[in-house]
Amino acid sequence: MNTSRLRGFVAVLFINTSRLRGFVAALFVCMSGSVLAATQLVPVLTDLSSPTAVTNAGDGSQRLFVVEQAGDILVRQPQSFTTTVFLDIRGKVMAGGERGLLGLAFHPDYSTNGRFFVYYTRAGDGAIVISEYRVSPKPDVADASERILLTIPHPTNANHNGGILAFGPDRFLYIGVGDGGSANDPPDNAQNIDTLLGKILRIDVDHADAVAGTPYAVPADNPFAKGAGRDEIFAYGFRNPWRFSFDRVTGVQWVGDVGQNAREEVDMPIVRGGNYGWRVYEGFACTGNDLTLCDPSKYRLPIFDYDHSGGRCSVTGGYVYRGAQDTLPGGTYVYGDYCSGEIFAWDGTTQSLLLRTPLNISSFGEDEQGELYVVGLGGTVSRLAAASCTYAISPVRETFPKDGGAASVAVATAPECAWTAQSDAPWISITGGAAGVGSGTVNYTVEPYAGKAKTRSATITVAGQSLVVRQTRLRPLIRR
Ligand SMILES: [Ca+2]
Ligand SMILES: [Ca+2]
Repeated sequence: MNTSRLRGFVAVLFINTSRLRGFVAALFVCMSGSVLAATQLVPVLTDLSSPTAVTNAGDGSQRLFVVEQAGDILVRQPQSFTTTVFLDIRGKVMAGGERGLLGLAFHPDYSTNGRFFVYYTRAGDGAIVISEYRVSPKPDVADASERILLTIPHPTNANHNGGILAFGPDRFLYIGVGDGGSANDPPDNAQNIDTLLGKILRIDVDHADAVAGTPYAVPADNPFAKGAGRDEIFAYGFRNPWRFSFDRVTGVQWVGDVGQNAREEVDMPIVRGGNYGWRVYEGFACTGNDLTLCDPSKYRLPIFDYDHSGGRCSVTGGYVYRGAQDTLPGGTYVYGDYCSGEIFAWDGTTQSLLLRTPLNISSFGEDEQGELYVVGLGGTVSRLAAASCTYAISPVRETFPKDGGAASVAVATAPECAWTAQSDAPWISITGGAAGVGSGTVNYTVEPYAGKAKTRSATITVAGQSLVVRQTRLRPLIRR
């Protein structure tokens, strides 16, 4: 097994929209136990170039921001199927394999201060860079001026760069840094508190530290802020914490730490000064790298892990679902595997297969409402949605006089739900809204009637519902 768990990153798979639509997978082949509501992936963007992340600005604009590995950040307006360039730093970024522009986080006060932060590997030497940018006077375009906050040398190997940064509920910026690469962490970086590799860092971007000469400050209660150890470290013992998130209700941090040849793990809660085990442990398993150190009481072992059966190879940490659309039960943690394309759900007790996809899942993300998105490195962002669409139409019957006329029927459904309208009679014509997505209106006309029978009737099928249309040659008109 290749030591690089995200090695497939170099592969670019173009997954077309029709394949995505085929995901309406009512597959509940559980790894064990629980039954979840049916979900599907609804394509949102399909023409991206190696997207690595999706997030929102938290500014009420409802925009999505997509990170492309080569160094672009794209912005997507609500309901749009296209993007425009928000920031282009391709010239600064070394991209390919596990490297590139990997993370993006907006300041909690972005709507007033316009500050945001990126995580990338630097052209030339592959160092990890955390830097700050700001929006320009135009809300959909960033100012290109960079303010570098932190640079972490990563010279030896191309893999295990980490790649995530996000603000915690304490308004500090958390950063997930890989162990420096290779296999079995040869320098033992993750257990070494004198290096920033193999760590979750926490910094205060709202204050500088004049004494240390850093453009950020270290929170006073960081575990090694006083005495031995690098001040920026919040927790340690990680191999490649590629993705983490904070539960927007509880504030608890969940980390997907990519494993080596055996176990993929999710860690929660992440606590100040916690030692999460690598390279002594991989998931719950003692690695044998430091056999005498294996003592589970001395480490924070995962909340759960899984093995490499079924083509699984690399966990992509996700989010605790807190959306309003009841896509999943609130509190469900959603995550996936980069290689198998499976999306999983953890309900606090068991891991379940939620959806099987053909994607190389590079990331998950949230919109401002807490709905979840899945990023496929092949070029897609899709929203996780409930699979079953329900529709209501109004009215459900209509009567016309012998001269015919025009009328409309309203369709009510969820924004991602598609529908069509057809008449089963040649004397009824659909004049508008023969197809739609989300709530809408169908317009139609009825031709004059010169037949011998008192009445005729037909059906317009709208979103699978029946609108019965009746027409009479009798006068006076039957009350409509
Ligand atoms: Ca220290
Ligand atoms: Ca661990």
